[in-house]
Amino acid sequence: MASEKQRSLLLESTSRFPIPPGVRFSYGTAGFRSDGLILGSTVFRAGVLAALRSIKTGHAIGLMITASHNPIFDNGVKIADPDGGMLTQKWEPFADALANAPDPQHLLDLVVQFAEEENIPLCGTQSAEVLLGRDTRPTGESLLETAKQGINAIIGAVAVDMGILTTPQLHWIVRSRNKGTKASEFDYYAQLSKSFRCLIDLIPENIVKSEVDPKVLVDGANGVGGEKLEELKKMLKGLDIEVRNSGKKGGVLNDGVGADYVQKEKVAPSSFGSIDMGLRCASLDGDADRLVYFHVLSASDNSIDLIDGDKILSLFAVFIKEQLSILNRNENDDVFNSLPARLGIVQTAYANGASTDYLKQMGLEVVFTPTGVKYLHKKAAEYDIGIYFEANGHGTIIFSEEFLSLLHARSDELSVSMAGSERHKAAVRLLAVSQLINQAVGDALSGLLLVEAVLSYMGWSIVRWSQLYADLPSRQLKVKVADRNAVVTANAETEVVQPVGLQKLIDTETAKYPRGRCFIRPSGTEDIVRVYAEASTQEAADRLANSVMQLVYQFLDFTNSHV
Ligand code: G16
Repeated sequence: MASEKQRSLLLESTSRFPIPPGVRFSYGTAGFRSDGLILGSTVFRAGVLAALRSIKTGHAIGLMITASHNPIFDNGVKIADPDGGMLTQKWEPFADALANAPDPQHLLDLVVQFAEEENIPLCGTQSAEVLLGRDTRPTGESLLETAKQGINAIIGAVAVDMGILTTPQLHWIVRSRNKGTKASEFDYYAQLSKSFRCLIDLIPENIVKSEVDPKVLVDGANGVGGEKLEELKKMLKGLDIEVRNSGKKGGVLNDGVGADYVQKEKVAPSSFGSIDMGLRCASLDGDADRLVYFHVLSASDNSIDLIDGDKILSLFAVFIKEQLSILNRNENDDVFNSLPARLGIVQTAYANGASTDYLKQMGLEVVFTPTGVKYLHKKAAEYDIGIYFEANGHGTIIFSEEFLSLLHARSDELSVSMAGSERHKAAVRLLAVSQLINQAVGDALSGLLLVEAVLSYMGWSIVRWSQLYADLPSRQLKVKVADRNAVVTANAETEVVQPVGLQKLIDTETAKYPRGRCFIRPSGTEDIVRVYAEASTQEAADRLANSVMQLVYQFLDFTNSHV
């Protein structure tokens, strides 16, 4: 039962943040997102929800103010669960209901009812802790203050302002704090740089390093990532990182820069051009949870060879598979049983068909989920080692706790009887990867360091890496319609079930093109429908995407005029 004091505090605080008229908020692919100026009530309510989640779980919860790849004037809020992952999907309907409760009394009723169902005590003696972070958006500071008021509307809840962070840093801090390990921003840099150093120190001497340029140029999307990479850089040795578009010299967040722009437009971001031809370049998104690589191909039109999330995933898969095979190599003096590991790959419908073919040819198990790290992460957690990436560069590698403790034990055994052997080194490398790569969520900074370490280990240039397989030409389009929610999909978003009849026409169009594949889905972060098409030539992929876009207009106009 909620105490009287709690009830009146919640009523009074909520009344300070009325919801804007005529808007419906939805906890989409990655939390609530909208124009930052109308998000006050949503962020306040997300603060209430985060405090309740903390009471329920007995652990610290994260609340991040960011709209990641969206334009600068958008903002958003997402919640990190105690393990550093996304808010449990079970609570999303409550988040939606809370965000749209028309007035304080409705909100109070919702909270009281939900607290009863979930056994969350609101008698005034409970405690809760919410860690808050934000990116560099202009509305971030005031929205963070609003979130604090939402947290403070629950008696016993404490808001801890961690300031400006990348989204993955906040997730990492929440996870570490709840595990009882070192959890400050400095600890994050220390852990990343230490595990990176370990991987570099273990590069075999026979690797031909001449192909690998020690320099990498990084586009910071004029967001938080560039600034944080500068911090991390101070603790790294053996890698020359040049950060551009750090936001310090003007330049607008995600405008002509950043991983989303580079991946969708397939051109170099601003501040990159012909002068960089031949160099290894990377691009982060606005809150540094996505990473893509590229190299500039043409001086005249800024065209690039894009190395997207699929190819980052493939590079990691090659490396992890190799380390597992070295670890389990049957040598004459072998006294150890092999340490079998279920290695799983998770992709979405956006994965380039050529990447999936390549991974399957490697003998790997590849599974698909709908778009959104919350789905991919959950699936990857079913394996001993799960590698997941979206083509847009959002992904990571996760190790199960059971496998990690077996690996620790095996590494300890090998360090006694086979110290310095390749098998021992493989165990140490895998452990270092689990420390370097963010176990909570996709993280561009830790991903960048792992790419750099693996390329050095392989002795591969960016061109060699790109040649792992040839991408099928593809095209992505954004279609602005009156109501994107009129599109409902099934089968990991590869099939449209509503509007009825649309899928049949998409299939007919797709069948016209060799190696054609096409799907549409409503975005969960922007007010648009996305169209993805691939085919054997760029011209064919473009034509397929355009004709399906016309179908979307046709159907959604029809749908809307009949609503
Ligand atoms: C978020 C999610 C990603 C998703 C992306 C696009 O990325 O975390 O998993 O791929 O949105 O989603 P949608 O196609 O539904 O708009 P970010 O980097 O914006 O947080």
